[in-house]
Amino acid sequence: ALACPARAAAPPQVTLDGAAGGRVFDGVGALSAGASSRLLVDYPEPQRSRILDYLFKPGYGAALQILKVEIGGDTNSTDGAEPSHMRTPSDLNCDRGYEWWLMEQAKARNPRIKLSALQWGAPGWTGSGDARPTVWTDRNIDYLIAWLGCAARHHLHIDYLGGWNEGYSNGDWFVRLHQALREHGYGDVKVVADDSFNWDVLQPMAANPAFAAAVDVVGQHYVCGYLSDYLHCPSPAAAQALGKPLHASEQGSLPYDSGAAPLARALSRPYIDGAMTSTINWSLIASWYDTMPFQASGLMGANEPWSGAYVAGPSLWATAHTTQFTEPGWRYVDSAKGYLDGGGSYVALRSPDSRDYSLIAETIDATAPQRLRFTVTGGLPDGPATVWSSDLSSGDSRRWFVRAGTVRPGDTLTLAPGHVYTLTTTHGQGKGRAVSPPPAPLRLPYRDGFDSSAVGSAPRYVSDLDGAFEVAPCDGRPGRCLRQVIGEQPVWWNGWLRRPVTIVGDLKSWRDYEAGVDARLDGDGDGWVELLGRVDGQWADAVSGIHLRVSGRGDWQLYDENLQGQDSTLCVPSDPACAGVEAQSRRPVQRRTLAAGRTPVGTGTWHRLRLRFSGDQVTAFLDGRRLAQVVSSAHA
Ligand code: 147
Repeated sequence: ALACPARAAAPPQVTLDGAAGGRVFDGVGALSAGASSRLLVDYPEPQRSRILDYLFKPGYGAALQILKVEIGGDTNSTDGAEPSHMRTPSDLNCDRGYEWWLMEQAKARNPRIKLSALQWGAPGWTGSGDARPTVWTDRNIDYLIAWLGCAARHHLHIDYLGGWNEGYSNGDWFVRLHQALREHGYGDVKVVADDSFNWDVLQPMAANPAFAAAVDVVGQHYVCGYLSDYLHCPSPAAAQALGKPLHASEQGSLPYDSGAAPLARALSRPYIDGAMTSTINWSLIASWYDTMPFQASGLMGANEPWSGAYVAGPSLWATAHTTQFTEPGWRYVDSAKGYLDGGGSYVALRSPDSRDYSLIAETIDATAPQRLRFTVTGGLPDGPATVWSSDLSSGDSRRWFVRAGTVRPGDTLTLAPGHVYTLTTTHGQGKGRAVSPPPAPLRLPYRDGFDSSAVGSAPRYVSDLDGAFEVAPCDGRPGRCLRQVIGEQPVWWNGWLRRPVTIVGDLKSWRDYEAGVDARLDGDGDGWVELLGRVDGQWADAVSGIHLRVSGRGDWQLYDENLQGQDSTLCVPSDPACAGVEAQSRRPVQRRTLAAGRTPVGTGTWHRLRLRFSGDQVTAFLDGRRLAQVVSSAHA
């Protein structure tokens, strides 16, 4: 703790006492969820490997200690939908999507990385079947056990498993999950509850001792606030009295550049304020089309697989100040945690054998340099310590994560404002040197006949917003096609998109272009197909852009869909006005019909839909015939 200076001249002192108490540190991690890694897997080499090095390789970049992934549910979970391993009770495919690959890549770089998994949505058959279906069923537990079986087939050991992202809890379900894990040989998987807000889970845990006993870790989201400065990260005393680890199991949602300073706070303050021993950032890497929600929110950015361009910015280095100097299983040193009088905060951690320690201090909110004297006691090494620093007030990457000499216990340090510092006895740190190629637009013309994609896979750059579009043999013509394979409404997450849509292309650079697709409707004629263009957003039940819809009943419609308000216009769970409203559903949507008519298309035959955009002119074609030419400035 900071001692009161005896004289004004004496600097505040921090003492690392190896004999002092402190909770076990569980690690700093990041989340691949909501299709946040969709474009990464399509990156060219060597860029793809360098990006993975920046995220996972020890002594190179973020050196993450936990990777948390979404268990895909074929339903929109923010920036897209991730595929499920089990779409029907008899289906099982352990190779869909990119999370298996990502976990393997993370483990290959750091075999000690912890893995965590959580579902956002799930296939309809696993759900409760209510008007608002939930995942609180035994079928869903079987489904999660099957997912763990897939993980085992991939030789991946899962350390943590949660319930339903931001879906609050059902105590009896958690009890049955915990039991099922034991029965199926996954007794070492730690159960996290409930990945929701406001510590609401404490009340049902207190009321149901079996529920409390089934929970290994209490994980809460946005304990430092949401889309703010992340200044305070408290937890209730009742949480701290549980005797269970507490995790900030999702925090973040801020851009990789401007989010670095709030992130630096959120890496230490959950322990200082709330005894939480892990912080997990959403997202790992902003690797989705950046016209989609929460643009650039990640530790890095990589959304141009065609150019190979990526951004390794300050959020990466803010993270490295903790991760490169600690290991899960270390302990916090409670004699050295708190706030600096001149602005900022600090925590210290030690290795289990007390041979090493690291002190992490951030001075983000300081306005002037401040002095700090540090000492060690209680069996901690009293030799020299190395100092690393990052000037987060600077945009110059040469000022991030630099070695800044050595100090000795008893020395007085001068901490500049706007920085993160680590003082450490450990070695092996490093700053990766790989450099991104320059960004570039995806060149037109661009076409894909899916001939080089495996049946069942998602073709390159094609990013599902909802449902699942897979490469399949065409029906009624040679070659390969893309088929939307989800026929039953999944258990959806949080009121996001519920309409199968997939997108492809350079949505931010393309403006005047023509888009075409050959499409065939199956079934009884009740369905429709749409070709979209100028897609510039997605939220709740809307895909912002121009839509040409052709139905099996013979009518067509050209319309535009617009989102009103900002990404952050959503229901915050603590806002009483949001009671009963799903989080994302309040952002208003405007739909305008631009032209409409009738034309026979029917089912079982192929038709070519085309949209041409030139300035504010939109022209729609069906089978080479012009349906309409209209003016729409909404997405021009
Ligand atoms: C979180 C989700 O868990 C993430 O998948 C991602 O969508 C992220 C984007 O910010 O948001 O969900 C939240 C929903 C509501 C709030 C915070 C996070 N909220 O209102 O405080």
